[in-house]
Amino acid sequence: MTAPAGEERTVRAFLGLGSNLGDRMAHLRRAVDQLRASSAMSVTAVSPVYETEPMGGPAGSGPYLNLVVELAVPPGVDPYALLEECRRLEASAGRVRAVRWGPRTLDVDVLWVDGIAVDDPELTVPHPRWRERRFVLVPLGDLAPDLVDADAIAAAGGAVVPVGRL
Ligand code: A4P
Ligand code: MG
Repeated sequence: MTAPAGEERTVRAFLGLGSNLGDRMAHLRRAVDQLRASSAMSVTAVSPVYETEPMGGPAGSGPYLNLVVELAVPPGVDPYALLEECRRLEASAGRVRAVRWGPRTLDVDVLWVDGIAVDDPELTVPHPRWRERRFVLVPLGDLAPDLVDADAIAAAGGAVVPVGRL
């Protein structure tokens, strides 16, 4: 079916945001504000914020705040352009990479793009670990219940507590 004139068809892309260093809520809020202000991005939904048990990472890592953002993107979107956007947001939050899974002001991952699969160490979509992690499944399930079932959430690890909205 052809879309009516002036109406572009879009698909969903989901980004996962996490912070466990500094003013965690402020880092998330700023990143979502930047996405909303971006002419290249169209934010269609933002999940509640969850405080989550750190998975992996060095001993003594503090709890995270996590959320998921839904974007409306063209069906032929370049997924590497989404990764670039993630890196831009992380850089803007002053992220410094020291240890893998180490504490970070902001981590932004491409979780899922409807109809797109990428298998490259630089960018793997769907995100390689999304099904193992309650901090991804719960907020993603809030926005896209068709992608997440209750069994997957029950089988995944890590405590997740809702703490409100941005
Ligand atoms: N990369 C590949 N695929 C993707 C993708 N779909 N999205 C590459 C984003 N990046 C992707 O990422 C490492 C490399 O993955 C990059 O070079 C990128 O090109 P990074 O952000 O530099 O480092 P990282 O986040 O420490 O590593 P990684 O492997 O992405 O970690 P994860 O799997 O994202 O886990 N616990 C809680 N509670 N909440 C969290 O948010 N996050 C992590 C990080 C661990 N534990 C957590 C949380
Ligand atoms: Mg990451």
